[in-house]
Amino acid sequence: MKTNANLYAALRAAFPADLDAVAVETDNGLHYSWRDLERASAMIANLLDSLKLEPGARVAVQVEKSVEAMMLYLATLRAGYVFLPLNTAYQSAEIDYFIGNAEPAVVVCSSHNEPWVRKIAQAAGTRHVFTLDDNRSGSLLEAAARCSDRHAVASRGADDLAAILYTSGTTGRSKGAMLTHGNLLSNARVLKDCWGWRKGDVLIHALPIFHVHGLFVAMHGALLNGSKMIWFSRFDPKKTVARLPDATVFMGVPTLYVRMLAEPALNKSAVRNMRLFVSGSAPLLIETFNEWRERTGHTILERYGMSETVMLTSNPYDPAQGERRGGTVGFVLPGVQLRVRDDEGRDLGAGEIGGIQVKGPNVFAGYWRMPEKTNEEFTADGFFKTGDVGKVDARGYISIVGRSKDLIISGGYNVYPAEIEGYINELPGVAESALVGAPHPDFGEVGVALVTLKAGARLDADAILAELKSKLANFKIPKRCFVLEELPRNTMGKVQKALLRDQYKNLFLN
Ligand code: MLC
Ligand code: AMP
Repeated sequence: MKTNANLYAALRAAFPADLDAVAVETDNGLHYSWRDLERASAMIANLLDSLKLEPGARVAVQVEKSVEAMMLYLATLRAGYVFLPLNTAYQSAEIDYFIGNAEPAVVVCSSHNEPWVRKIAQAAGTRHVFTLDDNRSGSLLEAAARCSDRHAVASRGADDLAAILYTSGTTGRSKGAMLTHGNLLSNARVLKDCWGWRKGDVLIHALPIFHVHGLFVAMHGALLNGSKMIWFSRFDPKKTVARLPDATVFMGVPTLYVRMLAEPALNKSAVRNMRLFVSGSAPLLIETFNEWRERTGHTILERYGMSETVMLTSNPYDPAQGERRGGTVGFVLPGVQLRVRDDEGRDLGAGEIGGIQVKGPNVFAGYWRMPEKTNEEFTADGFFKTGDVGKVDARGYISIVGRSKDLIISGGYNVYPAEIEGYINELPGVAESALVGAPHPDFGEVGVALVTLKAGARLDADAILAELKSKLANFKIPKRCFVLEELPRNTMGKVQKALLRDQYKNLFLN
């Protein structure tokens, strides 16, 4: 008999025998058992089935983090549809684009946003709009409550789509990275093995569940190991440190580590039961890596990945395989091929810096409805061009030293300068603009906007930022804006962003 490659089937098979054991404990004192996950995901899956959606239908979800939101994800997998998570910070123009582009059959939003989300969804032809709030209410749960709690997992192949994750484009609009059941499951299995997931592990889940790190790396890790999660609806350093003694595994972006280090209660006793701290999504500063080791006795394991590929590399878990080296993202994961090439497509040797290209069962199926873009990002022999610039040393440790894509990573969220500049340039009175990244003690890096005005225009920096705030997700708003007489240009007439980056590099450090 052909085995079902549906990711949910594999996650379900890993649930512990005792379905009444606690699967998730929330920060407001609720306990969910494995049976709760199984039953609630069945009910929501039955609701989706009752809507008679087309095969491959997208379920777009912009809701606050909650265990019910996780159940909706599991239900979407289980019913065989395609999950499309959206950052809760996105505002109407952003949501309008995603819904227009993805044409989801179902949209789930918070009741607070329903009036405007419903309008956008209906205009895009979405037939079903439900609400889901973070207090276990909303029309989705009301409708699911009328459905059976038994559901046969839909049969899916490894190449069938499981999720679409939008990742902003360096030019033009966001692209939807299409991830298959096979991409997600193969990567989750490799990480389970590499990071030594074992019986008795407890994960502190403190990341949002609309990006790769929280939705896949952390959540699949715990589920595929049948491990309990201590669930924070939002990250709070004090509360997280207070729960460390009850946990064994923690995953975070570097900002989470920086904020926990500011907590006096973070000490060796607090981490006495921990076995693994993982960092990723943005570069971990060596200072943070060292300070963490001094304070806790634990060496953070840094890994590297992206929406299009899930995880690609990891520092070793087992000391027998090597030390965890700060400033590197470790070794390529089993099953993944990684090479460094120069602009002419020549393979580079140990220590030489070039573009990172990857291939493997984890690499996505392409960008949603963008075959040309997809083609551009793959080499003729099927390697995906990550847009990250790095090197591999003689022992196989990989370091990311830069990016060929113009991208700012702020607190683990990606901000694409081209998008923000587009919005600034549309403002009346603006001649042109440049957004550059500046080092920041909390977010790692933040955007600084440099703007020039048309002759006679009377616009100041505060007005520009206020305009942006009304249109864009809050994390994309530049932390500072300066109106300049002109932007520096090279002989080709191109704005010299490197010069601007250098000029503003100490803005937040002193
Ligand atoms: C919040 N703010 C940010 C920000 N987050 N500014 C810049 N960058 C960020 N990341 C700003 C808000 O705009 C707001 O400003 C103020 O901070 C308070 O907002 P908040 O929502 O209360 O912030 P907080 O809860 O403190 O959030 C900070 C954070 C969050 C670090 C906890 O950003 C976060 O959860 N980051 C993790 C992102 C993540 O999961 N990335 C994984 C991507 S997957 P104002 O002015 O409006 O008050 C990926 C692949 C891989 O990259 O390899 O994993
Ligand atoms: P996203 O598109 O949100 O998935 O972001 C992926 C990008 O995050 C990668 O292409 C890298 O540029 C960056 N990234 C992820 N992990 C790391 C890391 N450990 N160190 C440096 N950059 C990272």
